[in-house]
Formats: sequence, C-alpha cells, structure tokens
Amino acid sequence: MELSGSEIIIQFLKDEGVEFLFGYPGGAVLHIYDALQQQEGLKHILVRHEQGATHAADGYARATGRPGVCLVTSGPGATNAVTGIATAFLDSVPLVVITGQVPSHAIGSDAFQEVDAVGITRACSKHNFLVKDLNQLAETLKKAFYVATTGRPGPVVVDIPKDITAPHIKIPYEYPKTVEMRSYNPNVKGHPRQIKRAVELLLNAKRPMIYTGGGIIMAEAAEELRQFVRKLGFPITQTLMGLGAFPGTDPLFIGMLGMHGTYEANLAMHECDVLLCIGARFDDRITGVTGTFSPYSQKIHVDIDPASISKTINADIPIVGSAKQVLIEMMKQVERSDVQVDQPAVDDWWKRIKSWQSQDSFAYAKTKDVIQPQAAVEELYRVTKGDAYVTSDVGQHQMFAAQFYPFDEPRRWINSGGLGTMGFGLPAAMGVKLAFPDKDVACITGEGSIQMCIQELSTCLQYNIPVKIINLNNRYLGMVRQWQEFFYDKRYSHVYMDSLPDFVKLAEAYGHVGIQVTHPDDLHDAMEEAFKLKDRTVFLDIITDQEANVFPMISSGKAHNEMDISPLQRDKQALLKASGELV
Ligand SMILES: Cc1ncc(C[n+]2csc(CCOP(=O)(O)OP(=O)(O)O)c2C)c(N)n1
Repeated sequence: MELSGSEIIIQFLKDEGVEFLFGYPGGAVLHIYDALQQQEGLKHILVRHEQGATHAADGYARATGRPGVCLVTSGPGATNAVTGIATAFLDSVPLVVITGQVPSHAIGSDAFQEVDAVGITRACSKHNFLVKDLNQLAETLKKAFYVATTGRPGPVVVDIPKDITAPHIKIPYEYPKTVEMRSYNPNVKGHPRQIKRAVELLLNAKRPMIYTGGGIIMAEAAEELRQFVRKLGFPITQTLMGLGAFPGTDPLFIGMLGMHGTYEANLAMHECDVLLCIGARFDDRITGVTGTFSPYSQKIHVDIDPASISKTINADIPIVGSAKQVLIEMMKQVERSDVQVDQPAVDDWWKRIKSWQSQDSFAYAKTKDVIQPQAAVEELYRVTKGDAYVTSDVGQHQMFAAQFYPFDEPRRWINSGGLGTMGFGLPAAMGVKLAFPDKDVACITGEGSIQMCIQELSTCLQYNIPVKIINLNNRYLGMVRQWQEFFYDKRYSHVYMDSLPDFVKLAEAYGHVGIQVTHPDDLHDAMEEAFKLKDRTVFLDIITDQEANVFPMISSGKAHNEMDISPLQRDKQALLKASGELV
C-alpha cells in the first residue's frame, strides 16, 4: 500500500485502534485534515480550544485505559495544548499529541506559527519526537503509543513538519506491529526476594496500613488489590488519584488521606508501624512535612517507576514493578507463608481507628436556607446512585466531590490531581461521555474553573455529548479564599468573582438547558430533572454557601497529627472525650 504522510497518520491511527481524534486545524496540519476529510472510521472531534482537545483526550484515556489522541497545528496550536500535556504528565495519563510543524526547511527561521514544540514540551511530556524522515513516520508513531502506554504512562508528543505530510509524496506503508527501543524497557515484575520480605513485614505488623494511588488504576490492578486487602483485613487509604480502585463504601476503606483527607486516614498514617504503599508517590499533598511523616513505620514502596521510589520518603523495602504483577505475587506469598496476621494486635488497631472515625471529620452544618456544597455532592450521589462518571475542576468543589461521592469502581473519578488544572473538568467529561455514551457523566465545577474552558459547551452541542455540569457557585475562587481566610487574616485579595455571567442564559445560548438552584428544598428535583434529560447537556448552577470551608485540613508545614478540624468535629471530639469513648 503506497500512502502519503498524512494518509499514513490516519491509517496508522486506525490500525492502532484509535476511535477518536480530538483536534483543531491550522496551516501546518492542512494536509492531514485533507486526508481526514477523505476517510471514514476515525472520528474527529473539533474542539473550541486546543487545551480542550488535550483534556478531552485525557478524560477519554482515564475512563477507558486506552490512550487519548490529539491533533493540533503548529505555534499557538501547540502552545495551547501545553497545559493539557502537562496535566496528563503529572497524573501519568497516556496521551499521544500530534503537533504540526512548519516545513523542515523553515525550522529555525522564525517562520509563521513556528515554535519549538519539542523544546517546549520536553519538561512536561514523557517523551517527544520530531519526525525528520517520512520513512520513519509509522515507526515513530508506534514508538509514541508504546512509550505513552507502557511503564509509567504519560503523554508523548510527535511533532510533524508539513512537508512530511505532503499529499504527492507516497511511500509503501505497513502497520508496524511491534517496536524495539533499546534504551526503554520498563520492568514489570517485582523482585521475588523483596516481595517475600515485604509480605513477612506486613504479616508481622501490629498497626498495618495500606496506602494506594493512581498507579493501581493505571495498572488495572483494582481486582488484585481488593482480594489482597480483604484477605488481610487491614485498613486502606487511597490518594485523590486512587479513589475507586478499592471500593469507597467498603468498611476496610478509611477514606482519602492527605491535605483534605479524613482524620482517621491521616492519624492512621501517622501511627502505623508498617506502611505498604502501592502505585502512589508520597507527594507533598500526602506527606505534609516529610520530616514528621509516618514516623513509626517501616515502609514498603511498590512502583513501576524506579525514580519515584525513595524520592521524598525513604523506602525500607523498595519494589520496582507493575502494581498488578506485584500484588499477584504478594498474594501468593501470603497464601504460602507460615506467618499469620497478628489478629489481636490488628483488632486493637482497628479499635483506635474506629474511635477516630466516630468523630466524623467530614461533618458539616446542615442549613435550611442556604445550600451547602457538600449537600449538593451528596444529592448528586443519591440521584446517580453512585454510578456516575464524575470529572471535576480544581478547588474546593474538587475536594467536596472526592469527600462526598464515594467511588466503588476504578476510572469513575477523573480529576487533575498533580497539576491542579482549572478548566479540566468540562472537556474531560466530554471525553468520558464519548467513550461511554450510555453512562451518566457529571462535571463538578466552580464558577471560576468552568470559565476556563467554557467554550467547549459548543463542542458538546455539535457532537451531541450530553454531560451534566454541576456548578457549585460560591462567587469566590473558593479554595484560594479559604487559604486567605486561614493564613492571611481574611484579607481576601482578588478572589471575589464579580460580574459573573447568567449561567442559565449562557447554557441556553450554547443550545443547552440551564437550571439555577438557590434553595436546599429545590436541590433534589433540579438534580433529578437534569439527569432525566438524558440527551441534553444540562448546566446546574447551584448557588452555595459563600464561605463554606473544606475540612479537615493539614496546613503547609504541619504533620498529620496536627490537622485543622471542623468546628463540628471539635464539638464531637469534646463530647466523646468527656464520655471516655475516645481510645
Ligand atoms: C489554571 C489555574 N489557575 C489558577 C489555579 C489556582 N487555583 C486553585 S483553586 C482556585 C480557585 C478555584 O475556584 P472555583 O473554580 O470557583 O472553585 P471553588 O474553589 O470555589 O470550589 C485557584 C484560582 C489553578 N489551580 N489553575
């Protein structure tokens, strides 16, 4: 088969099994768009901003486990995509981003719409390529998909000069089924001796703790994790990125940990004597100050990326390997080991955890005349029966979503944890809904974040992507306001959002349904109506308590046992102490 560079790109993507291409045209990719127009099978989604393309591809990838693919033009097309590439990079999401480039002979001449896409994305992609020879195009694309999806996944950029895609130059094409890269061979099998040592340490633990992250989801290891944790009966906590890998409603799950995690998860991290970490990276939102992090524990760290191990917290037993493979091997070890779990010690440990749990660290004041943001998320959970795909933006609403919508399945909770990118939620929801058209997809957002990629409402209409937008509207850049309240004596500096658009009219202007809710009594009906309108994108503008705060909170520089707790928890703690019920 003789094909041009543009035709090779299209044919390769089809051969690779790509369903959707999220993109935006321009001069450097005109040949590719012409080839796209003359084919069937590969569905192109014309977004309204290249950032939207990368987030939509990212949402698709997180929800399906398959790589997301984007096509953007050179110069501003590439720079607009950078935020989405960095977002995927920090959360280890497999993306392949094809950027057009000026013709090879013009590279370096400050040509129209020329930027050094490879240079710009070097620090925020897993890898990148500049294609210099048409004969290398198919193989380079194959390498890009291979690198993006193996080892610790991540975004890969393929920069393709316009002359490489010229329609009149054709070469033989054959789909490269395999690829060899001498310098890239991710290790998936953990070291057997280390695994044996780790299991012995765990079985001898008096106060064991399991802490897992997004790596479990990426490695498709949720089932293995569930079996392993249930076999041992140990408490488990998950990071913001890991939610859903272990069911959020299972009694062994003691809540998310970290800056806005539960009181019990953070105290258990602090007090445990053996800590098993799988597919998480001890980032600063988890550890707080590293010097006082989990001071009494011996630590086992399982990660596919050797560079993540002992990067911030020293691992006593490092295990490099895929979470799935290592969990399978650990389970075999547990089954063949002579050592039994120290049940009396673990029972005592659970007693302490339960007494922390009884303080109810997510408790919030239920109000009659103003909607609390937590109540809105709880209502969403009820109406969707806990079965929706939920994306979010970044801020207080993101934390309320993570705290009040327990996820029982992996890949249901989709948010920008690492980069914390406002603007992520709506386009990510589009990618998810395209992948799962029969499922409910909700984007929990704030009036600040939603305005960062609001233009994608137009894409939702063009391709009939009916997502539900749950806008927790506090008229503030709430998370920043919270920090200014706590740490800057309430000097609110440029966080009040004056002159907001009428979101109902705005949704209608984009061809969708807009509903505003201001009173707690109307919340349920509005939410039900939104989800009954199966084929419509609905924008629910929920006016919430302006100064609601996210609790608990571990402030910068504080240890896990120095959390700020909510006023309600403080009251409950005092009561329990007085009655002698606190262990
Ligand atoms: C692109 C970007 N710019 C700035 C920030 C810093 N930031 C983090 S949370 C936040 C406030 C978000 O406000 P809103 O979307 O209204 O959500 P809320 O916190 O009120 O729920 C800001 C500005 C960010 N995370 N991303």
